[in-house]
Amino acid sequence: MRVLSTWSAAAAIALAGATTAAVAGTTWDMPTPYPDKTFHTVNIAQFAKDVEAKTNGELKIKIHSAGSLIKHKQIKRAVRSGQVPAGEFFLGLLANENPAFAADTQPFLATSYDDAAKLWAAQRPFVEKLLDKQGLMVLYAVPWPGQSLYSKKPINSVADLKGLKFRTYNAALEKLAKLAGAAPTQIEVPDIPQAFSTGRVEAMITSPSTGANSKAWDFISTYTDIQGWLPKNVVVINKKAFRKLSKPVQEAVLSAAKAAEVRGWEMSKKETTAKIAILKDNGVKIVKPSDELMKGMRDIGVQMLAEWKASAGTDGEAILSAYKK
Ligand code: PCA
Repeated sequence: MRVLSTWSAAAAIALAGATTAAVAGTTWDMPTPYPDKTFHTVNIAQFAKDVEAKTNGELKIKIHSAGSLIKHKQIKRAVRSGQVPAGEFFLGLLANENPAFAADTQPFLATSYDDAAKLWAAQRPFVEKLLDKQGLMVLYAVPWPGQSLYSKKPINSVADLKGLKFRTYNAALEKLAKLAGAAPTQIEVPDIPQAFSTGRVEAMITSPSTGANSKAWDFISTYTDIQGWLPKNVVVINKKAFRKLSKPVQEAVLSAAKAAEVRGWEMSKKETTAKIAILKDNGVKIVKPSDELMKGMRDIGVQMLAEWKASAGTDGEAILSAYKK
């Protein structure tokens, strides 16, 4: 009896171990570029929770935010090579690779959420095609709120930007800064406060989200509400890693991604007013842009779009005509 019960206990432990292993399933490491409080990261955390719940823990996604596991510029490559199975990045970061990736960072092409949704519908097939060739699958994309101007002094015209050390995040914004006569420097979001406090930069264009999360009131005085474009983050997975998942797990990932896209767009819309209010509460002057500034900015947008069209070829034409339909 004694022997038997010992055996049973051992068997029970072994069985329990096996069951835990089966339930534990696969864990994916997922690098993202932005800090935890960023609504994009919050949305991805919910996506990971949904995947885990829908698969009964068979697939867990561990998020490594703020470029902690892999630096922003390397995230796409890391997913492509299979170093990590999934990741998030700023789509316009790939502007130099192909202009199709930068359609949503063209100033004043799409400035409302409705237009941004139309632009994504037009841009998505091309983004998917290009990334598919690299072994990547697009899960979803979510826009940042409208991009506006942060400065130490009021900016009433493009001429006021002349000579300012200007923080940028991709080639398109760099071009805008240069056309405005400013001096661009590319800096990742987690490094913004330090770049301002050490004097590397003194102005930037970004969303109310990034401005408020970076505590912009510590280093600028004025927010000028130009809302020039709604650039997107995209979440991608490695196709081979996806194929290794069972059918039900694949379906769970896709349905959680669909929900994340809808939820993310809603979160983004709410961010705009919520984060402008936070900037205001912390003493930032919220300014409606002057007609002169808007005209100057729009003129830069027109020039940039013409150059973008010239470089984007037939894909670019197809994106624009689908967008304008
Ligand atoms: N925040 C990110 C991208 C656009 C935005 O609003 C940044 O400033 O880099």
